Amino acid sequence: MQDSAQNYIDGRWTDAASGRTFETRNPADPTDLLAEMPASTAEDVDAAVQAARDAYTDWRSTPAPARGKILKRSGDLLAERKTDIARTMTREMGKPFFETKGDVQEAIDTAYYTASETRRLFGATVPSELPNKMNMTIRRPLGVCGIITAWNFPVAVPSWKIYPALAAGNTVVFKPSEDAPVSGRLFIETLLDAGLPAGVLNVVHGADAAGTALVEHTDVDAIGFTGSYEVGTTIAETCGRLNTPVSLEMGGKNPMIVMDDADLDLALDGAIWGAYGTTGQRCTATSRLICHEAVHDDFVAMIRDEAETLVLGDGNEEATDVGPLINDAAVDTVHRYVQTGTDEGATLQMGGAPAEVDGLGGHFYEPTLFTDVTPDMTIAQEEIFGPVLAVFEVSSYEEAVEVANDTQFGLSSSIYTRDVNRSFQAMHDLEAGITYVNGPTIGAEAHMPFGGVKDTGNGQRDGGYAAFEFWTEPKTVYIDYSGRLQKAQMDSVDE
Ligand code: UN1
Repeated sequence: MQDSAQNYIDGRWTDAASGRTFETRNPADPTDLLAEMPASTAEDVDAAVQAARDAYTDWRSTPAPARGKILKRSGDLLAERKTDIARTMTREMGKPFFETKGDVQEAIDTAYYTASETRRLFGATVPSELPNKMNMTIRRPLGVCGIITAWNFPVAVPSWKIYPALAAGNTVVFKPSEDAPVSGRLFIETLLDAGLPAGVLNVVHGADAAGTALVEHTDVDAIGFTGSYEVGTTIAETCGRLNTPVSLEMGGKNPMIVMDDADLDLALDGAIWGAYGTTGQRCTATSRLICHEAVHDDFVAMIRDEAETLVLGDGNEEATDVGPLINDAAVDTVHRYVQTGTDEGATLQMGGAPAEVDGLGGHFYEPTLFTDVTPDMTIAQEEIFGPVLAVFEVSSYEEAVEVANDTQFGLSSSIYTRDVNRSFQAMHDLEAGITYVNGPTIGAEAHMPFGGVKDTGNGQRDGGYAAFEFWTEPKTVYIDYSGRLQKAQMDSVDE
């Protein structure tokens, strides 16, 4: 593994120019060192951007279906390597093996979906207002794209951006999260092994120095980012100043509404998976449960009973339901939020402390449940990114929606009800980019748009055909076959 724990620039594996490295370790057992990765700086980013620029003309001139074939092969290689990649991903970022297999599968689905779309990068043909003339639009790539992603879905989320960016004819400089760089490398290796030409995809590892250099590079034509609200808004400021198009996917504070007529057993499975899956470290985690008073006490008791059975541990152990948090700093952050929750008057029903597992020294935290939460509390508003579920008790559907929408974020949302009218009403009322009916707030499918409203994003979407709306821009073409000068507006039919 050590040999290619390097950057990949212009078709070659290289160390950081500075020669400095950083470590990536197993969060379940920090004595387990995966690799030393290059700590890149502006110099490395510059070389990568230059390589991507040099490769751009040939790549954008390659027929889109030929680009799609490489994506398809990358998907095949991900499928072949799924177990190995998932094992390493679990070792590197902690979520259980069944989840990391799902992460790889999401990338496989995205590969096949995106590859198929390369035969459908449609523009429009449009009637002209003048005779013997036609209009059309064609999709063009943006150029050199910088892609910066988080560690919690270290293969799936990069695939959401890198595949459509490449399919559209862009070249890419990818900075994987410094907390899951090896997983990022295993993903991009499938593209390289599938035959991607040198320079089309370049990988620069590192933390803030590399990310900042990429965003500030004046020869980068677009930025795609998934990560925290704080980092995303800083990126948006820089991109605003440089006039660089940017797609942002940031925080969530996702509500699940459980109405008085809900199937509680179904809602229980959803709440446990939504709140404690990936140890709550998802932008789509179910972090707020808004419960109708008629079922509140029963449902809270059900959650407590079920959550107490969850097995914490190393995600590569069969019995493990919930893995560790990503690092020590995350344990501190989650614990600080829990203390604030208690200080502000919420009732701690279970959990609320760092956990010891098998003497592993990992960054474990107990699944945590608060009740009596009100919208003015910090734990009701801020993204915790940990296994903490905040329960609100409400007396009506209207109050449930009011509480659900009382947040700066708007990524995902869900409602459990058997009332078909109310479920459609919720699709209309919930301020979120995604609404699930009778499912938790997670479960994105590759061919559907993914993203949020309000402070979650900036109007762009990953996923599905919507991704091409960001990674391409239209060119408008007018074809006049009249053989004479026709002046739009002036020669058009008089009203
Ligand atoms: C994220 O947390 O950044 O459907 C993405 C879902 C996940 C994706 C989450 N597959 O919620």
